[in-house]
Amino acid sequence: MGNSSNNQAFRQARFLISAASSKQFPGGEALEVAFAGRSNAGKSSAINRLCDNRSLARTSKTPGRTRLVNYFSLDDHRRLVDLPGYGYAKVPTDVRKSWERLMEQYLTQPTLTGLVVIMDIRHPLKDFDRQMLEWSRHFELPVHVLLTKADKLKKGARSKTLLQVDKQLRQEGFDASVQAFSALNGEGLDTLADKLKDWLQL
Ligand SMILES: Nc1nc2c(ncn2[C@@H]2O[C@H](COP(=O)(O)OP(=O)(O)OP(=O)(O)O)[C@@H](O)[C@H]2O)c(=O)[nH]1
Ligand SMILES: [Mg+2]
Repeated sequence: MGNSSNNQAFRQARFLISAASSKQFPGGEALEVAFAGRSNAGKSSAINRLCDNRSLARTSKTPGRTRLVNYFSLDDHRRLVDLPGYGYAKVPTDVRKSWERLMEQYLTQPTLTGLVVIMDIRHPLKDFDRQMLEWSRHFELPVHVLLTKADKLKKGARSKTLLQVDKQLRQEGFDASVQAFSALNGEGLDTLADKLKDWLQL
């Protein structure tokens, strides 16, 4: 476990830009993999673990920390994107609407190659997660589900949840891969890295 040497490409990650609206999306000829999920699920922590850089994406115990579309570049043609989380507290309708608009604009970017949908392994497949999966199916976007905070469950409960989520996805007709992950101890890191290398042609 931990960061193995074949994950070097991700260690090159550098902050690129925080976009508050689609006008600020960098666009151009590039491949992007985005991380989506409910607020506090562990998106920023997963990116930091993958890139072996604790200060890359800002993490917080306060939900709703990442409100912008944060871009990190691996090289001139490859990017990781930390999407704003959703589902914290009750947000006013106009805030939710503007988030939905931003998401829809982001998810239809031609640069987007694949979406990592992050769920807390203790609370998988909430309404919001299904909405992300539905959108991805609608936009024909490949999805990889990361059941994170796996360190919070014992081994038996972990593999049981993994099997259940996989089965549920299949029953609902979603063509997504799924794995357990922990930003804390690095479990599942190489599986995630392999998926992203495939998507990013690394
Ligand atoms: N034990 C454990 N804690 C984790 C893990 N990943 C994230 N956390 C904790 O969960 C909290 C939220 O993590 P973030 O990475 O900031 O979550 P986020 O999805 O980026 O949250 P927003 O930006 O608010 O949407 C922090 O306190 C992290 O330390 C993990 O794998 N294991
Ligand atoms: Mg975050």
